[in-house]
Amino acid sequence: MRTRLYSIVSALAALVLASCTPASQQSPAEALLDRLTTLVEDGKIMYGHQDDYMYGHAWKLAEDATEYVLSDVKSVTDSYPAVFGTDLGGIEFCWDASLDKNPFKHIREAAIAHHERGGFVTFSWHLRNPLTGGDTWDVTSDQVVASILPGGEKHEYFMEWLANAADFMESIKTADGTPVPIIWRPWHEHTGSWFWWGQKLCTTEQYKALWKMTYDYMAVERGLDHLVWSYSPGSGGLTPERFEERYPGDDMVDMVGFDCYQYSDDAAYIAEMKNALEITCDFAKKHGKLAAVTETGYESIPNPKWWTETLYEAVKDYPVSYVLTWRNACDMEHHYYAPFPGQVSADDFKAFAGLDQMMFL
Ligand code: BMA
Repeated sequence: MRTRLYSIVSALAALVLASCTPASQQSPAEALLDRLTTLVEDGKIMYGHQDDYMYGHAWKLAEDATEYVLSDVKSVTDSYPAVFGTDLGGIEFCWDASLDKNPFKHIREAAIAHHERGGFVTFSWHLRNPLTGGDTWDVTSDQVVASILPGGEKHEYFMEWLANAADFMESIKTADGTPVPIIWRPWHEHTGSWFWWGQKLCTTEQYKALWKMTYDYMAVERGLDHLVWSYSPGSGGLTPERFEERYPGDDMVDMVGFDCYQYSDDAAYIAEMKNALEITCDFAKKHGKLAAVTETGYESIPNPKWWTETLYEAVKDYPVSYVLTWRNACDMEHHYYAPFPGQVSADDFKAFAGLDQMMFL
C-alpha cells in the first residue's frame, strides 16, 4: 500500500515537473511545438512555400551561393514565407543534390539560415523504391514495404537509407552546435496509391510498422530530438475513419495534417479543404496535436483572387499552424504554386500576406 501511494505521489510530482519544464531543458522539437502552439493560440496561420530559397519560376540559386535571400514570395510580398519546405529525395544514396536538383549543402544551409531568421523548416521525402530500383512513384510491386520491414530481403539495405537520412538531418545545426528543429513528414499521402508505401501497396499493419521502424531508428536509436513527427494523408475521399486507419499512434506523431490540391473549380477545392480541415482539426484536438495543411496549391494560379477568396476562405476558420503551397519549378513552365512579379495573382497574394491572421517573416 505504502509503495503504491509512493508511486502515485512520484507520478504526480513527475507530471507537475513535466508541465513546467524550463525552456532550457526542452528538446529542439519541444521548443518548436511550444512556439507553434502559442502562434495557433494567437490565431495565426503561417504561410509556407516549398523550395522557396532554392529556385523560382525564372531563376535558380547559383551552385556557389552562400546566401539564401532570393525568393519569389519575397519578391512579391517583401516578406519571406514563415515555413520553408523542401524534399530529401536522393539523400538515401547520399547524392550531392536532391531529386528536385537542390544541392544538399544548400538545403542544409538554407534551413539553418531560415531558422536563424525566425522561421520553421519542414522536410518531406520522395525517396526511391528500394525493391525495384525505380522512383518514388514506382507502384509496380506491392511487396516493397514488406521487403524493408524486419525480416524482409531489403531490410538491411533500407536501414542504410534511414541512416543516410538521419545523418543529414543530424548535420543541420547552427554554428554553436544547436540542432535546427525540423518538421519531418515521412510516408506522406499514404491514403492514395501513387507512392510505393500507399494504401493499396501495403496493409495497415505494414504501414504502421514502417512508421514505427523509422521512428524507432531516428528518434530512439539515434536520439534525434530535433524532429517533429508529422503525419499527413491525402485529402481525397478523406473520412475520420480513413484518417485514423493508419495513424501510427500518439507517441510517434507530433503534428497531423493533409495534402490537398485544386484541380477544378474553387468551390470543389474549398469543399475538399473544409472536409479535410474539419477531420484533421477534430482529430488534432482529441489527440492533443497541432494541425497543418502540409501541402496545397493550384498549379499556375489562374484565378487572380485565389489567395484571399479561395485559399483564405477555406482555412480562415480553422486552428491550423501552417499552410504550405508547393514549389515554383524553374524548369517547368506551368509548375508553380506561388506568384512571382507580374503573375496574375501577385496583387492578391500581397493582400493575403497583409492579412492579420497570416504570418510571413
Ligand atoms: C511533385 C512534383 C515533382 C517533384 C515532387 C517532389 O509534386 O513537384 O516535380 O519532383 O513533387 O518534390
